[in-house]
Amino acid sequence: MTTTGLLRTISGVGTDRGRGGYSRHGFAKAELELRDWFIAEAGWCGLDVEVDRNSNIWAWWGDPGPDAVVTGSHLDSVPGGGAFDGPLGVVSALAAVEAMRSKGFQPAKPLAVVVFAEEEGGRFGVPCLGSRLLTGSLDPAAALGLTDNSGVTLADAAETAGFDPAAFGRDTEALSRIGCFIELHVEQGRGLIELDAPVGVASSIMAHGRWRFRFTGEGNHAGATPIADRRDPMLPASQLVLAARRAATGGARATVGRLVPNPGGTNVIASTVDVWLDARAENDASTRDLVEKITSAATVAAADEGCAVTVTEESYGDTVIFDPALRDDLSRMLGGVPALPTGAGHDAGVLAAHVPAAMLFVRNPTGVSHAPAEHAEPADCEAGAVALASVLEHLARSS
Ligand code: HGY
Ligand code: MN
Ligand code: MN
Repeated sequence: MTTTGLLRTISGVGTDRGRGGYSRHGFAKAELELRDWFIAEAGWCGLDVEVDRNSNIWAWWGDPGPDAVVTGSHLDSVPGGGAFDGPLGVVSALAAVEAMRSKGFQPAKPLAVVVFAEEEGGRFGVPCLGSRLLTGSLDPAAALGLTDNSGVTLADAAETAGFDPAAFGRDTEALSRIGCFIELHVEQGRGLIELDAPVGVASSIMAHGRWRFRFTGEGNHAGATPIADRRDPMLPASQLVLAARRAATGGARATVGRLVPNPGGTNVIASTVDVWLDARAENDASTRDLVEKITSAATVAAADEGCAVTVTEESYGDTVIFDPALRDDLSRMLGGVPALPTGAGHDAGVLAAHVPAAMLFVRNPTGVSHAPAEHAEPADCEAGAVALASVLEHLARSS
């Protein structure tokens, strides 16, 4: 089946009528449905499926073994996300395997398609949860204590979904099997439009992280409380949003997309406001400097309003430079497709610290992602799957 055909089979799963787009969060109903869909599709492709200790799904062509050529991506989404971020990498991997098998290709190395858990961190707040747990770059106890908006812990959600939270943690055996990892992903930006190319390879990922600011003031009545008597945490929260925009210069990016007042009544001065900052820049130093600037502005604003503020780093990843030899090898064997950087994080970025990793990007004519307008044309999706198949054949041939 074509990538577009495969995407169509899941196009009704996790649609979000309120926000638009898709909301498919880790271990919630829609994502569990997609997990079952993937397991069934992988079976029809003649792949042997297993689920690892961190709930990542592995579909094997050949016995699981060392030096495996691994491809795949994720099926979860951000709230109100697009149809391609994650699923395009998964369906392209299935389509590539189907194409390789139907032409009689026999891999000389084990080959696997992997689906990583909770890449977006849309429910529990830490991105690339499954690949970070696999590689040991996230403490399982800390991860299992993460809660969603309704206070459900990752441990409870995973257990309810049939996984064993006690097993979560670094998976040396699964990691040792990976010879290289190639993730195909819809481009999140306009690079390939400007380069007029349907497919590209990734050169780097910006350093990026997430910080939670909690402003604490005094909850009170919106009508009965004179302005002079207020300690309203919404004021420093608003200053943080503006400070983030002011500080994001020279290619850096700082975003507040999530701000939660407590209790959140229209006629109530909030007692606390939680604000999440997503900050990204070219390297570690510039990202830290960006966050430092924003934090000091927020601290001054909190003091001016008689509020307290705490800052918690919830996730962080330094700049990723993808393996240059692998990047250039793939670009060359794809006929010289362009290499381009991205500001978006990926499981391939987590794995790149442990195994040779690369990414293929497929052109997105809107350049938009993490929103319903995210798009990839069927012809470009097919070009991506054909490119992935030739990359996998190239890498799975006997060395
Ligand atoms: O947030 C990111 O960059 C990715 O889409 N998880
Ligand atoms: Mn994403
Ligand atoms: Mn993604």
